[in-house]
Amino acid sequence: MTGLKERIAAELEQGRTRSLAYTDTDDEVLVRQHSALMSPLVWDLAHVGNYEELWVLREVGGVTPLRPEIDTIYDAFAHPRGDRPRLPLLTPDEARRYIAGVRGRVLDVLDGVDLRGPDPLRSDGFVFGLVLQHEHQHDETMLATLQLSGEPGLVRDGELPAGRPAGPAEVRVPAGPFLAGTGTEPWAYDNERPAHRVDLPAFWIDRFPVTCGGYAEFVEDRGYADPRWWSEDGWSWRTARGALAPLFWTREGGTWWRIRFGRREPVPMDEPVQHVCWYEADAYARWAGRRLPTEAEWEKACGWDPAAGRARRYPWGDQDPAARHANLGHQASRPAPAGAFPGGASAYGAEQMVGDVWEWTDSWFLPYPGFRSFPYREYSEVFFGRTYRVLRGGSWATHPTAVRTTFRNWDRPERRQIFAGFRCARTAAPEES
Ligand code: AVJ
Ligand code: FE
Repeated sequence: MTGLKERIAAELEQGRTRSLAYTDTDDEVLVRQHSALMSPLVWDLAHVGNYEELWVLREVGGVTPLRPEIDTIYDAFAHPRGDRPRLPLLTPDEARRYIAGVRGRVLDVLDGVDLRGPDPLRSDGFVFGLVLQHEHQHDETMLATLQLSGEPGLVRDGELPAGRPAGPAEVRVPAGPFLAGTGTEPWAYDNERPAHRVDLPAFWIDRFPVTCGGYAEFVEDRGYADPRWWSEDGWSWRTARGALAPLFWTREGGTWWRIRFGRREPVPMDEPVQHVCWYEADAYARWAGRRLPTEAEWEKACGWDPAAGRARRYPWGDQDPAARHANLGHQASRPAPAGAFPGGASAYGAEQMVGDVWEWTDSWFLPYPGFRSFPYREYSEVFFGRTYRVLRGGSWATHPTAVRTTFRNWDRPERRQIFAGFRCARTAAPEES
């Protein structure tokens, strides 16, 4: 086997260990619907295997379908999440057997496939990158389901570096063009392509994501009671929902508390705020006299290296993420405090852009100029439009393989169960450019 095949096999194994750990619990917890927004955990588990069967076994391997009768059950477009518990789902044991059976054959296909040919699914192992990222994305979704469920047991108390005093609160990104998106990243999704030039005026962007302490000031300044700060849709959302603080926060005895994977704890004020929706992020930014960054601004501040005139894979450079760079891959079940990763700073000095919390941007999820759907329209194309807002950078729960400076995530502006926060930006005044 080549080095690439070995790496793929190791990563497949690692991803599967993760999925099995998140579903190593009572059947009752796996089949229950914890929230209408989410699938039962056992659906995610079998869906991951079914996706692998469709793309690696049938599409690339030409293997006869193992269980064609279950395809529609695990087709995310056939049934909304809220309807999934009523489907004739595989039981947890059946699901584990099914995905193990698929996986064994996937390793056979990997063994025999030529990863150097011109076929875009095979070349550079693209199809394996696709299923790996897909499994990790569903693992993160399962964590969000578990957080919503309040079930204890999955808190990882891994060590995270300490925060450090803020220093300058913002960094300046001078005016000028940069290359957004990618044409070279082998496992990039279709929505990250093609690379294209974007010219931006000078702007300032926060050095760190907004912390719980910063957000609490907005809440305590009656930010949720003042329609001035909210967009029209945001205010409708806030009033209909009766939202008064981030999801999972409560106020008792003059202190903010939060529930994290079934544990109640004081809100750590130096940690990036998470479980806020786009409407809340947008309202905070207006209250602070700022705005959310566009995704182009976010990507330039994160990945562009002005001295080299090229984009980096990660804010700190091209090296794979290590512990000193970023909080990724569920080392601990929380974001790291602001200032924890000076070693992960971007060329412009912005920190914690990758890992900790997904960051809401001001941008709708739209195709880049010259976009071509690959390998299927339902990954990205059907979501383009003014319905979903783009999130960038990955969270503490995101696996390093499923994030990079160009990676684009998206969700509805009212969604709060994902591990999302934000940072603010502002256009530089003429005398500052
Ligand atoms: C990119 C996270 C929005 O979960 O809907 C999983 C990823 N696509 N299976 C989602 C995805 C197909 C997607 N997000
Ligand atoms: Fe999926």
